Amino acid sequence: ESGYEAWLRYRPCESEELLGHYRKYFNRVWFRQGLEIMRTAMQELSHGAGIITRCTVRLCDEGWQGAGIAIGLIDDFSELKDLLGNEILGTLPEDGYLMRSIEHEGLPRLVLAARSANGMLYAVFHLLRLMKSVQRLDRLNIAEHPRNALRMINQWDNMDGSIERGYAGRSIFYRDDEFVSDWSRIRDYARLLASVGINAISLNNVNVHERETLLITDELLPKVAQTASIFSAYGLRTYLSINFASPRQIGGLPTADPLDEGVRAWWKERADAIYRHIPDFGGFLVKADSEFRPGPYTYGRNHADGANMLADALEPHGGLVIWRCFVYDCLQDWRDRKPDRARAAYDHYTPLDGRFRENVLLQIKNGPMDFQVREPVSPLFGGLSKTNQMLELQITQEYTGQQKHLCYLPSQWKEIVDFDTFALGEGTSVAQIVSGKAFGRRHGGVAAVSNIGDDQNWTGHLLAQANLYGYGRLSWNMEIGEEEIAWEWTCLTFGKKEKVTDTICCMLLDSWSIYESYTAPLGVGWMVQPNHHYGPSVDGYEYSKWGTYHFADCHGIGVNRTLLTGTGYSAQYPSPQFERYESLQDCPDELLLFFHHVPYTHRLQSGKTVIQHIYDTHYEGAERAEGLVERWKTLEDDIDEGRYRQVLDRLQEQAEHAKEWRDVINTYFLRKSGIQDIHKRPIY
Ligand code: BDP
Repeated sequence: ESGYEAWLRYRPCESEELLGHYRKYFNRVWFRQGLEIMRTAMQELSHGAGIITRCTVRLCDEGWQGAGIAIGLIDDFSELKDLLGNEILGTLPEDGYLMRSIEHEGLPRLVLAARSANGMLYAVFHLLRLMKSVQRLDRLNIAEHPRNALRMINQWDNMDGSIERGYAGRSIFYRDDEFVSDWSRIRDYARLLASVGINAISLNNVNVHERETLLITDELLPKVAQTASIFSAYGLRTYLSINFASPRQIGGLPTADPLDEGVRAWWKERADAIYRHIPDFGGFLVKADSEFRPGPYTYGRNHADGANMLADALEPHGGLVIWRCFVYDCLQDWRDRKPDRARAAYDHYTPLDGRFRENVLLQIKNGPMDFQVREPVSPLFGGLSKTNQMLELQITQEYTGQQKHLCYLPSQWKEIVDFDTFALGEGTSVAQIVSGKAFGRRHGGVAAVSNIGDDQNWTGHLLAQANLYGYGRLSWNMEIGEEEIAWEWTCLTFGKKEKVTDTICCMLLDSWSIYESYTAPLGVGWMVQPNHHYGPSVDGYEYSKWGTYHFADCHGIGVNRTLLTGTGYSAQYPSPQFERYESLQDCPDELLLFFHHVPYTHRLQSGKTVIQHIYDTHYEGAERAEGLVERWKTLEDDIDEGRYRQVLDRLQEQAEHAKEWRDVINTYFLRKSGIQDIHKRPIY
C-alpha cells in the first residue's frame, strides 16, 4: 500500500455479526435529490458503505418504510420533522447535523438530518467514520456543528509546480505555469478536506509572483473556475491570493494606491468578472507590505485602507478579504535599535482595531514570530476586539522537521487554542476569540498552510497525514483533544487493532516534545540553517538582518523582551499574562529564553540550570528519536509492507539527524559557556 487513500481507506467489515447489522441499514437509503453537494454526499456514502458492507447500497427517494437510513435537509424532508421534532431541528446551526437511531415497528432506522447541503456531507463522513471504527448504529444520538464558520486551507503552490515550504513533492494543481490537465488528484484532495469539515481553500501561494498575478484575469479565470467547481462539489469555497500591485502590473494603471478612484474601479471590475466565472467565489487572501510584497505603505496608506478597498469590491458578491498580519520590518537590526520583530504584528494592527470593513478578517499567525516549534501565543489575539480575526497555523512542517521528522502538531495547536488571553477576564481562550464568539464578531475561523504535494502518500511522511486530519478536526471543534484525534486518525488509517492504535498514538503524542527537546531550547527558536530551515545552525540567523536572535555569548543566552529592561514585548499581554512573562521566576520554563536573557547557570523551575537542561534534553531527545524507530519496529507484522517501510525509513533518518542536532547544539554551548555536562557524557 502507498498510503494514497489516507484516512478514507475503506475495507470490508471483518465481523460477520456487525456486517449483518450494517446491512440492515444499507438495504435502503432514502434521500431527496438536491444540490450537487448532496449528490456528492450520496456518492461518498455508496462508495464507503458499499466497501464496508460488501453490498450495493440501495438508494431510493420514495416510500419511507421498513428498516434503513433516511438522509435529508430539514426543510425538504418533512418526515424528519415528525421524527425528530421541530424544536430540536430549529436550534440546529448552519452546517450542523443530527444523527439518531430510532426503531420503527421493531425495525432499525437511522436518521441523518442537516440544515445545509454541507451539513449533510459532513454527516455522511461522520457516519462512515463510525463504521470504520467498528461502531454499531443502533444507539446513536449525535448533534454536531462546526464552532468556526471559516475552516480554511492555504495552498502555497506556485504555477511553475513548486510549492513554497512544500515537503511532499510538487503541486497537484499546477505544472509548467499551467493548471494540470488531470483533475482526479484534486478531486481526491477535495474529498479528504471535506471529510474533516474544511470549507475553504486558497489556491496559490501568498507570495504572488508574476504568473499567479494573472489568476484573476480572463485568461486564467476559466481554469480557476474549473478547479473551483471540483471544490464546490465538496462544499469548499475557493479563494485566491492576490498581488496588491495588480492594477499596475496587469491593469495598466500608473498606481495601486487603494484610495485612488481608478484603482478602486479596477478592483471592482475584476471582482465582478471573477464572480461571473465563479458564483460562489470566497474572496481574496492578501500578504501585503511583508517580506518585500507590495502593499498600501508604498502610497502612504495603512492596512485598513488596503483591505477595505478590496472589501468594497467583493462586498456586493458576499466575498471576504482575508488580510494577513505577518508584517514586520524584515531588515531590522538590533544594532540600530529598531523594534523587536516579535512586537511587529501587535504594533501594526492594534491601532487599526475597528477600522476594517465587516467583510474583512485579519489572519494572525499563532505566534509573534514564525511557526517555531515553541513560541508564546500572539498577543494580537485579545489585542483586537472590534475586528474579525482568524488564526493561522502551519501544517507544513517548515520549522518542525520538514516531514522527515515526526512531529504531531495537534499537541502544539491545542495549547494555542486553549491559551487564555484574559481579553475579557479569565477564560477568554484563543478558540473563543477566533470563532467570533468572545467579541460577537460576524466572521471568524482558522486557516492553515497545507502539507500536501504530489507524493503518492500526499504528505511525504505518512504519519504527517495525521496533521492534516487533525487540523480539520480541530478547525471543526477546538475542544476535541489531541489524544482523541490521534486515536481516530490511527484507527481510520491503519484499522482498529489495539496494538497498532496504541503504539502509533503514543508515538504521535510524544513526537512534538521529542522534536522540541533536540532542537532549539526553552523557546528561543530559530537555530536552523538559513533559507531552507532544515537542520541545526545555532548562529544561522544570529548576525543576519532578518532579526531572529538568541544573543548567546559566554555569559548567557536569551532575548530580553521584558518591559523593565528589554524590548517591552511582554507588555503586549494583558494582566496576568504580562506579569507571568515579565517575571523571571514565574515565566514558564519552556518560554524562558523567549522572554529573558539569563546566565547559563540560571536555575529553571525544574531545578536544573539552563546549561544542564540543554545538555539533558538534547541527549534524551536523540535517544527518544531512536526509541521511535524501535517502537515502530514492533509493528512490522501488523502493518502492510509498503506503509511499514516508508515510515521506517523516515524514522531512521530522523534518528540520525537528531544526533546531528544534539551534537551541534551541545558542542556550541559547551564552547560558549565553558561549563561541563555534570554527567560527563561525550560531546562531539
Ligand atoms: C515564512 C516562510 C515564508 C513565507 C512566510 C509567510 O518562511 O516562505 O512566505 O512565512 O508566511 O514562514 O508569508
